[in-house]
Amino acid sequence: METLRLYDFLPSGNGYKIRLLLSQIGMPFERIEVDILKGETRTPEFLSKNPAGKIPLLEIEPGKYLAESNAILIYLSEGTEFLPYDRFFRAQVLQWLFFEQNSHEPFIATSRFWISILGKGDRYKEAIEEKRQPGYAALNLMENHLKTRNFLVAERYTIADIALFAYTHVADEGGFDLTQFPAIQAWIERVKLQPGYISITEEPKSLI
Ligand SMILES: N[C@@H](CCC(=O)N[C@@H](CS)C(=O)NCC(=O)O)C(=O)O
Repeated sequence: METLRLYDFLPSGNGYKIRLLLSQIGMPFERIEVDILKGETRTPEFLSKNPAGKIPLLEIEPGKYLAESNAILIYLSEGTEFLPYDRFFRAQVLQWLFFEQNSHEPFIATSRFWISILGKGDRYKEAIEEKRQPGYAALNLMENHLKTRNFLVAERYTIADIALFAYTHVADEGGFDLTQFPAIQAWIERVKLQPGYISITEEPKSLI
């Protein structure tokens, strides 16, 4: 098999989804740090690999690229315990992946980016305030779901948990108060206990 190469940025939750899954599968890969704060995703060279100019980007074999973190999760988890085989459970996994991109990441991840990555919370104050209500709506939905469940789908740990964990567990870095969500907090602890777990800024162990 060809060497997998991940174009990544260590503080990124979207990049972390892929690092975490690869570490848990135990699949070796090469990690290439792309400093998005220095515009390294906007160079002609990077844009020729991903015209969207974003990480994470997976190079599956030389010249064959896959973008979008949740698409990469689907690709890598195919045939593993992290993606259910059952048709309905698989569709439920997709339901959470789409929810994450539509109703969660644009509010929680973006607030975190402005406040904790850029360190410009004051400058983006109004925009951050606009993201409060929809961000909390996403957290409330997860809280209600997790009140009666251990994991998001099929009562087992899947890429749905990985996709939602990435930005939920650091939601406080975006100014969201997680102490009011006990079911989410308990789920975060369960995810951290999964074999092969690495933290968001930890270099994966399966690096080449
Ligand atoms: N929907 C995409 C979002 C990717 C994304 O927003 N990547 C950010 C880092 S988390 C990025 O590369 N930003 C650099 C830029 O926009 O120039 C995904 O899930 O992969």
